[in-house]
Amino acid sequence: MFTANKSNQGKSKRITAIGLLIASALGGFALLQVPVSAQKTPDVILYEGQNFTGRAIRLTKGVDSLGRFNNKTSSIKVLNNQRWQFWAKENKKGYSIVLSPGNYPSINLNNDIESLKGLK
Ligand SMILES: [Ca+2]
Ligand SMILES: [Ca+2]
Repeated sequence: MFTANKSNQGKSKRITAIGLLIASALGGFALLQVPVSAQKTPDVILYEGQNFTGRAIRLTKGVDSLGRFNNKTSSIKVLNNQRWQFWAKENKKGYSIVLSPGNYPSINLNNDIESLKGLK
């Protein structure tokens, strides 16, 4: 029994070492696969509650409807270097606000946003 355990330990150590090799190889591959432009993809995070609380969704591009997240957003983080426009209605209609990159613990369109778009 003792011998068998010892041999199993050796085996699992070897498997771990191979796993690390594969992981680092894949990691290098993944890094090479990320286009430079993707690293600058603008992101926006919408939070259900004020002060960045509650459920949140992160978007890398605009949408015509937030679906179940319509009329729920109460705080926003605009990341990277892009302004975003937010509308009170679906399909970019109704009252809108434009936010520059930054953190907004509360917003004018509280519980009203339904669509949004990143601005050039
Ligand atoms: Ca809310
Ligand atoms: Ca609305």
